[in-house]
Amino acid sequence: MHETVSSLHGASLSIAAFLKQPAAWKDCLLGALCFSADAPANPAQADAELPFLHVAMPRLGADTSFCEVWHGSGELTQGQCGDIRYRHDDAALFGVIELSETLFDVGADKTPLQQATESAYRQVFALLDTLHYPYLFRFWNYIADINAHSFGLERYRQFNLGRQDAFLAHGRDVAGNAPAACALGSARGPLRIAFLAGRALPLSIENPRQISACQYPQEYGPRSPTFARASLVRLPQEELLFVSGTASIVGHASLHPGDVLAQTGETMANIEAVLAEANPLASQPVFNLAMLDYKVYLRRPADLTLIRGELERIVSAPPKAVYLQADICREDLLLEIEATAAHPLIFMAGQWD
Ligand code: 3EB
Repeated sequence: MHETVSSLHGASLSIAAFLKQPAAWKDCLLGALCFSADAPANPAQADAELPFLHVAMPRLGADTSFCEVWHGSGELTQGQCGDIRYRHDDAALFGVIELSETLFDVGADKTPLQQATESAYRQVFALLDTLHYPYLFRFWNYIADINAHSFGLERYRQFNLGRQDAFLAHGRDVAGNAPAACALGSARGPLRIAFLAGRALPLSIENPRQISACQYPQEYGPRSPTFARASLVRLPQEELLFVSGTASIVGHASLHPGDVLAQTGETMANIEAVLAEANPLASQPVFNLAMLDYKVYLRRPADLTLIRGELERIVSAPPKAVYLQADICREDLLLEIEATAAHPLIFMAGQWD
């Protein structure tokens, strides 16, 4: 029997640097999410086999694009199943799926985006059942024109309908124990989803300052979003914390409309509250704001300086943060911040960049 080594970890680099890496390095990856305004010049170079999600979102405040890569360990297996491309090691599976709404019937009783979402999530759950990676750690959801209205409903709300229907169809919990997630709007493109799943049961973490998103009232749409505020994943050798996209929401209400500084402060207070919930459940050393890797999605590029300054003030060190221009899933929200951290239980096989 070979030893099971689980050293799932993330790192960041530019798309150009990513493409230049030797094949042997890419062979050790579970997959990647890359963000840039334009698609990479030669996406095939990224390795046609690697689960690689390109998200059409401009990076702000830096000249280079940004890739978030997930390393696996030991022998990796890859495959394609329906619209999903995936790679896994013994402990974790990373997958990506892109699905165009144009494939779906506009005349049906479900909107095309709703159908695409339901199909994508059903495919994910079916794959995980087949390959025996039952537990979702984290979803990344990217939706074109997330705030636009069609068929009488905001597109984010159509997405929520399709997502919850898929959870229910597969007997997955929509009330508690949901995975961590984010849902952002990009300018164009198909529905794009990435996910990390595995064989260890994650702990779903909620935020006492906010009601569970799974219980948002009807005013935010006919079906609640299906995500937890964070998930804590313990693998044999390390522990990972995925903090979901977090915004200036207290209870269920968006606070500080139009005030980007106040929204940043409220968002960070929410992330601190999530850490305070996670830490009693986590092993040492505890998670703190300074150790997190952040992705900051901001609606208006002109807010970058203010948001970045406020984040530096609150974290009281230059935060490890990447800034991306995106639409947030409520019209009145100017930013959403997500974060990830990992610490070794025995040792860290690799470094965070
Ligand atoms: C919020 O707290 C802000 O629908 O998957 C954050 C994270 C948000 C995930 C999702 C939405 C999602 O409601 C929006």
